[in-house]
Amino acid sequence: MGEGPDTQTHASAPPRVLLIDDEPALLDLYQDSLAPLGYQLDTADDGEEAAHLLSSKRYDVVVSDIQMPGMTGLDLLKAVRSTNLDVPVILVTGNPSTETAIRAIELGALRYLTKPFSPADLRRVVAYAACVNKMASAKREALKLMTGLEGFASDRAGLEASFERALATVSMHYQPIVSWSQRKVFGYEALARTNDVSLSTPLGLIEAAERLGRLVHLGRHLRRVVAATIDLIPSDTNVFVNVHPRDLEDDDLLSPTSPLAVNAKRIVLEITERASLDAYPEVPGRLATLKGLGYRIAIDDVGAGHAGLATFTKLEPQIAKLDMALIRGVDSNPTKQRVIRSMTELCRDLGVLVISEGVETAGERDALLDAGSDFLQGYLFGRPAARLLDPTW
Ligand code: G
Ligand code: MN
Repeated sequence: MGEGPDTQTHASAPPRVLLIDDEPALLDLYQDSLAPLGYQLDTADDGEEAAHLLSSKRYDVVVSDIQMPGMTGLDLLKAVRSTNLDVPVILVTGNPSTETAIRAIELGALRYLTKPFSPADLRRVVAYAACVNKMASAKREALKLMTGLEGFASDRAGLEASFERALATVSMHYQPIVSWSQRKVFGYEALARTNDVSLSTPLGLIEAAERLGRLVHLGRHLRRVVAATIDLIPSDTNVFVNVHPRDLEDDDLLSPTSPLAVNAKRIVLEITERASLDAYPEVPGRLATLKGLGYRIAIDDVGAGHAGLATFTKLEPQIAKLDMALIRGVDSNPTKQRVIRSMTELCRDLGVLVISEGVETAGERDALLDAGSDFLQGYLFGRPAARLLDPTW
């Protein structure tokens, strides 16, 4: 959304409505229906003119015909959603079809009006749209007030637009994982960062990709970004790459010619315990293929998931990463110490290397060393960074 003086809505100001139709007679009719209610009305007789108005002015409601020469109402809606996630759009059509109705809803149209409709119908739907628009602004304001964050787009086209923006700006930051006893870097975890305010963290990106059905696309893109930056990391050092269980079904990941494959021997694929593997029955076989290519497997976020032991038996990981919630305050929590000690011992018996994540204080570090965990990752040693930084010891 723009930042100009024109973007401010005043609760008291009459809603601004943009009316778009290629039939001048209809535009007149719309204006006659709405003007007496005090709306500020603008009109456009094609999609291009409307798009131009929408990029220069703020509207509270848009009413657009679908079938127009040139840019259609659906194209216009898509264009609107790439910059404005809130403005309610009412689409109007003379010959309704299920496909356009579905597409309109997917793109985040608020309502779909079929011609002919009465002035009262139009007034009702525009009043409703203006109200929804005020609510959306109030919600965004509330969220920003409470969290300092811009909200998540609530419609498909808006989410698609932020997702595309996020993908275009994604970069990898690398965080060291150290062996304390050897005072040596064991590896770096690649962590995705973006410039999109609403999708700046991997969790936000993944959630958006899930909602859009684009997890595989996201996974491929992220792995390509890792491959493109892997030369930052010394060739004898491990690189930890997060993958979603869904990525394991992607032949691109399993291909010997995929971008990461040449480096497979130093790559550890992290699979989170937070997601259930139940939906992915082929995981064990796929993992065997990956191990055959030289990759190692880590279970991520151990202790945070509800997955019981299934992840260990299904993934047969070489590495387990203890979730930071378990690490936080471990120095003053004997129960956490006991749990970590027994997990570390069990992992040793299973031949699984343990890494403790999210270590922030020297007290936590010492308690972990005492509990038998020597491989550590966290802000205490180094934050994720776009350049490789030497860890602080
Ligand atoms: O789910 P996964 O373990 O991959 O997530 C790692 C996340 O934890 C990253 O986003 C990273 O920035 C963050 N992180 C790494 N070290 C620390 C830490 O010491 N404290 C906190 N609070 N977060 C950390
Ligand atoms: Mn991870």
